[in-house]
Amino acid sequence: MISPINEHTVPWPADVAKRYVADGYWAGIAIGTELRTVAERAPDAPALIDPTADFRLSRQELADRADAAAVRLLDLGLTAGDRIVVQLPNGWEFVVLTMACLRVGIVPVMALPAHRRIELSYLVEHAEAVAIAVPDRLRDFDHEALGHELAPIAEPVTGGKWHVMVAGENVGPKSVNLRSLCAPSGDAEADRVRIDALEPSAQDVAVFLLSGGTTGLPKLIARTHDDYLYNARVSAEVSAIAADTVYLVSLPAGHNFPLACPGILGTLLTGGRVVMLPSAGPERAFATVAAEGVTHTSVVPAVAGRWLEHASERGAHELASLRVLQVGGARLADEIARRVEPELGPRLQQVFGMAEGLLNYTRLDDPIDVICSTQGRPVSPADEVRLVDDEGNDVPIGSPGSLLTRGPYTPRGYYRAPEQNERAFTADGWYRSGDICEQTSDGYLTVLGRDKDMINRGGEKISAEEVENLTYRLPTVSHAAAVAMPDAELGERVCLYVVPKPGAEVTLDEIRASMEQFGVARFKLPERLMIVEELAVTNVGKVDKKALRAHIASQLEEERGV
Ligand code: OOB
Repeated sequence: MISPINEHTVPWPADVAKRYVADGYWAGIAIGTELRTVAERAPDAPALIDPTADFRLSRQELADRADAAAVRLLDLGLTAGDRIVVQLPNGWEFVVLTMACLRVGIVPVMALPAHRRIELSYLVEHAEAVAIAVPDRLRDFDHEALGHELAPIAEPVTGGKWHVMVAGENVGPKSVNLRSLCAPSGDAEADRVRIDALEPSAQDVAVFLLSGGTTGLPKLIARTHDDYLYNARVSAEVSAIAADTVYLVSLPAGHNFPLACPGILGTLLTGGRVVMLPSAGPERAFATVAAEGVTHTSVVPAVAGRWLEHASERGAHELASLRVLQVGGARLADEIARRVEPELGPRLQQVFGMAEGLLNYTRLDDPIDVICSTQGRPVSPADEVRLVDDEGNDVPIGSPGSLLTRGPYTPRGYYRAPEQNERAFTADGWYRSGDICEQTSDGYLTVLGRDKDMINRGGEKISAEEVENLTYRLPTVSHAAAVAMPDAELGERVCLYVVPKPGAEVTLDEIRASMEQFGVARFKLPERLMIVEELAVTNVGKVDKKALRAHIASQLEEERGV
């Protein structure tokens, strides 16, 4: 049977938890309850806009739909602690379903629309999910069909429970129609009373986020109501979210950044309104900013670059209402940072965050040099940050070190991953982020690089190990190593080094086609193949990734004629 979540989470030590409560970081309230309370304060205020579906909800309508959806989830047989893999594009259904879950302690597992069979089957199995929420089709991919193909993976672990919830026009008879599930019921008051009685405990898991990928398979990060409510609220404060905020979501909503930094939750909890767009293309995004009077939004550096390019051709007049442009998820080059305010108009806020917790923000009133050349400082006075050398000793101010952190919204371990936790956390609970940073005497961090085996492709994190494991499934491959190659547009892309089996031929097209066939998110597919006779190794016999990165970087420079 499905194991209770709490068996596999790593709680904060009791004395630390007590301190977070005493110091007011943890409010002891479930996020869903808070969202309901905010709705009561100004029921008619606009809360949610989905321009693609031409759909708008007031705070009251949103809260009532969330309660109606929660009732229907319960009637389907789901209960508090059950997990739903949420793989929805940015649309109103994502928000209603997430709120419904937060009201009753059903836990959404935040997958990405790009995920395919490999990622989803792992998530379903590892989280012991009883349901998946998907679009019918997206970019020619039949998500509903894949949802049903996952039944044989789910059912043995869930005792036969498996629901495929589909948001779309033509929902098949075996699926649950998600739009009907999220429709208003005839009796909002009765729903509310029933749901109010089921308020989860603030120490319960609110959502599962996916880790940025350093191991063969993604890890799940259990964020509690206490920790995630604080995460969203303190972020809202530092980004000046208010009741007149109009926040545009164009990054995949399941990412921590657009979800709660301050994102959807920070905005709704402050009484602002959220606009959901399925992608960040400048044409549509600019028009939406103008049409809806968007004041805040968050993007990755690659998108900021595209927006700057668009503005240089077509002007930035459509962005007149935009006050804050948050940029994070990957390193923003100082030169690009400096162009944001003069060319786009809004104040730039750099965000250096992680699904594991710690969030650093530049402050809106920081000097422009700090805003453009640092990735901010920790958002909470209770955040603990250390930069250490290879031996684990603290480095002096201004010297590079590997970032370790603890704090009131940084959990002490991954879900159900004792082995990974040994490596990713120190014995006294510090999370090793794997980022090499430098810190100023007033606490501002600059990200210099990383000592984790990950490729950051325009903000999407790709585990080198995962790409390598997929490569080894090909019968023609003897050895493989995936590394980041520099890229002007996305920052980094995946470059794959391969030693073929004797006499075998390996091509990039073939590798990509095989990986797509295995069923993996497209953004993980290698974009460059280097065939070599052997892989460079370090003196301890490990593949020398540093040498490979340097090799491909110089190769690219040569090709560009630099
Ligand atoms: C965000 O979260 P994740 O979990 O997808 O990725 C975390 C990693 C960090 O450890 C770091 O390596 C990188 O992404 N990163 C940055 C960065 N922001 C994230 N590297 C350089 N500069 C930045 N500004 O990416 C995330 C979560 C919440 C808010 C914002 C980003």
